[in-house]
Amino acid sequence: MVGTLISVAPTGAESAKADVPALPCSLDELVTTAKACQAAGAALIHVHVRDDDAQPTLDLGRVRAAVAVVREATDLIVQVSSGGAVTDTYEARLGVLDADPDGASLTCGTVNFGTDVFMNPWELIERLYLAMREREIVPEFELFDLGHVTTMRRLLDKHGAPYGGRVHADLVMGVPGGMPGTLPALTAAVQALPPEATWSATGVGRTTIPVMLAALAGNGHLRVGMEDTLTFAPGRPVRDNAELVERAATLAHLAQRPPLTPDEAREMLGIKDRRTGTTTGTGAR
Ligand code: KMH
Ligand code: ZN
Repeated sequence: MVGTLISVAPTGAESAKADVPALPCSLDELVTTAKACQAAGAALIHVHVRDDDAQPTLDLGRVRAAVAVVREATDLIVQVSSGGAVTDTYEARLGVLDADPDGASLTCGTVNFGTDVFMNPWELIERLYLAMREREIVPEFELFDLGHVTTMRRLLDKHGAPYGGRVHADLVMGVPGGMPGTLPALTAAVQALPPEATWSATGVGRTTIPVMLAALAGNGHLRVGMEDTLTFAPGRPVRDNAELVERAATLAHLAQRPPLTPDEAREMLGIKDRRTGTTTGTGAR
């Protein structure tokens, strides 16, 4: 792999707009962020939608609108979150798959999430996986803990390859309750992945930079964004998502694995190009 996929997760479901005014919540803010992040080197955007009061929502009309405006304004791969917020129902989480995204996140196990619990029982994981394949949506396996790798492999063994034929996992590290954002944890998770899988990693909070450096050193890809990181450096809040993408792109260039373009990333991930209706990956089914 010669390039680096940089994904941006600009919003998330956890931070309040009142606490973090720079968080993109409206459609206009989302589009502005998406354009700036593409210009800075991102190829994929992981979308959580907010309502008019900046509260997280899985309302299908709003998610559809968000997917459509980002697709119209950028070339980014549009991945919706099927994780939502810890308070969302399973049916609402399944419902976002009808918003015509290119990809969707798929968390492979329940995990403590600070004082909350992010529920992902096996039956929900299977339903999300099969619904994604039916809709030609490429999953990104979100792995918050080492056991989630086991569950991902069990899913692939039982149900076969995802749409597009590629397996891409994202290690979400440093969540209070999940695996720590450390080199030994990252190494253990990567070693447990199927050998053909590609992977990215993100470290929340102060694990952001060590995880990013470890991922580059391990031939992995990068996810950054204000869903995971609100502090750019000690005492210095993140100005906007683009500066997190810029920093990741600079490191990727230094590592001599420059950022992949959106079309190169589509090819790597086996994404159907909904702008043209074609799938460039060789493993499409
Ligand atoms: N907001 C978290 C509870 C995902 O997007 O798929 C879940 C999450 C994972 O962010
Ligand atoms: Zn998310």
